[in-house]
Amino acid sequence: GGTDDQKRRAGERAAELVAEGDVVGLGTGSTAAHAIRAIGRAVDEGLDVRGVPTSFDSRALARQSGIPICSLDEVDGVDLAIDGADQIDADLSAIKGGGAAHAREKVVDAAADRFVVVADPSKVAESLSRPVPVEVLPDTHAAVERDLEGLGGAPTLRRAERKDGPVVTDNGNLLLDCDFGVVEDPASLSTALSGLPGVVEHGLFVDLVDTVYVGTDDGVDVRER
Ligand code: DER
Repeated sequence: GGTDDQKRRAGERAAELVAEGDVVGLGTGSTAAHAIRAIGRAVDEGLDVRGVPTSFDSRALARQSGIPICSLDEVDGVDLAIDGADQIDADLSAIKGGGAAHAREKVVDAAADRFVVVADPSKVAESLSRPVPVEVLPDTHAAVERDLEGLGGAPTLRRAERKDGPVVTDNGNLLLDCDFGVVEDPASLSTALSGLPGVVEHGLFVDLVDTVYVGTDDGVDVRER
């Protein structure tokens, strides 16, 4: 991946978009964490905002940063969402879910009037080619694996490192990382994945990202959809 300085530049630039009174979607991962910390500093200086976390970690970091938090059902909408990504293509389609948080991220990010992805250069690609995380109901994973293979994918149940058995998401589900090779048509694959019984959510974010801030060694590259 990229350097922490690159991630910090992207996150801090995105945090500058937060306006007085905003409801802000707080993404998950090391790059979004820089935005959360920067928003916390702005709150310390008097900025009035409410943050909607997207995961256990995002919520914990928001509390630690002093950002008032609320859940999505307590607000009338989200003004701005800031989140990371695992890969982003030339059309601003993205693969997310490296941190296993993509189900709640997608709800919050899609609800936002403006969705800004913060990334380092290692996330940018001409076309999406990383495995697509697919969150599934626990006892359906074998059936969904067969369906994913039928779509030309190669699914792998995501194993945990510090416990026996698979990764379990904040929602109590399992994750299949499904390799489809180069994803030439993200919209079609997204629709197909969403239609599979047992799939809770997948990590293809199509027609959702409005702006990408790519932190570089000497600044931030901005891409608008
Ligand atoms: O899980 C996600 O979608 C996160 O955004 C994540 O994958 C990005 O993490 P990073 O900013 O630490 O690379």
